[in-house]
Amino acid sequence: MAGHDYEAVKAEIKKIVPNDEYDDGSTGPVLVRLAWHASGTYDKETGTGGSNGATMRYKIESSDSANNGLEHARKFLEPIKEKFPWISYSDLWTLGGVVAIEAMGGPVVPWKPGRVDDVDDKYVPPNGRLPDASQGAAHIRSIFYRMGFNDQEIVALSGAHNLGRCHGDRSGFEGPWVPNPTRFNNTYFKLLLHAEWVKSKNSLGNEQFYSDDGELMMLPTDMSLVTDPKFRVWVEKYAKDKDFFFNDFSAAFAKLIELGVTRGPEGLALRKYSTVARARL
Ligand code: DDH
Repeated sequence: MAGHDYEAVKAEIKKIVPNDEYDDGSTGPVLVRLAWHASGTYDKETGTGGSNGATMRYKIESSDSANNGLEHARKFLEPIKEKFPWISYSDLWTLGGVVAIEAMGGPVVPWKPGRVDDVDDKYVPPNGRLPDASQGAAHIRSIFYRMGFNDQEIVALSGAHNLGRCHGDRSGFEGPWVPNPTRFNNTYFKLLLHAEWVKSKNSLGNEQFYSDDGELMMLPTDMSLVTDPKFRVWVEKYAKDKDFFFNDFSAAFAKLIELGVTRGPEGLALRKYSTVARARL
């Protein structure tokens, strides 16, 4: 908020993104995933969920199996929270994703402070609000329409799978989507359209899609972006035009991290749901 040096926080986050000892040499992808999962619990009908409150600090939410592995991201950010104790976790986790995207060559994503942490555990959204990778287009739509996104925004956001990898012990899926998973661009969309994808069971018995050399992967949900004609239109546009993808991704990610964040007159997010929203949870 006023008087706080967010640029200094950003500079510290930027420093922790390259990391030779972690995964593919970067903490960036898991930081992006933390920002997304902290925000993607939003339900527009009840106004519940979303990044405000950093409710993944509570066991109910951190133990949702969809959030396996995100403890790494939370731990990477902890020394920054210690250095700048005035920043809320909810601001730090969302800013972490935004800085990581830019540090990996992605677009600048507009970010605003003001999220607050002092909420009780009744604020924690129920488990099961994040997408299940073994499903298809209808499931993706039901999850993202609940947050208030349209098909174009869904496909743009899915382009985040240009980053990082699946870890068998976290999700039951294995491997990266692209050859250079710490650089943000539109390769994911090009590969979705132009590589040969073969469905087979991974070493854990879960079905995923493999490239012909077996080095790259797609989740069943990723493949539904090319088999569903309405999603495919956007995959084709983003594969052809990186700048267009970057623009749409930036706007959609900015919207994602603002879901449920309603600021009061002093710029701080309001802490309470209405009793009506509570009752509908
Ligand atoms: Fe994702 N994602 N994601 N994802 N995601 C995984 C990894 C990463 C789904 C499933 C998985 C988005 C959408 C979907 C990132 C960002 C985003 C993994 C592997 C699974 C499974 C986790 C692991 O094993 O470590 C599904 C299903 C969807 C869907 O839309 C249907 C979105 C919208 C984003 C975003 O950021 C906007 C990133 C980054 C990763 C890589 C994490 C890492 O540690 O590396």
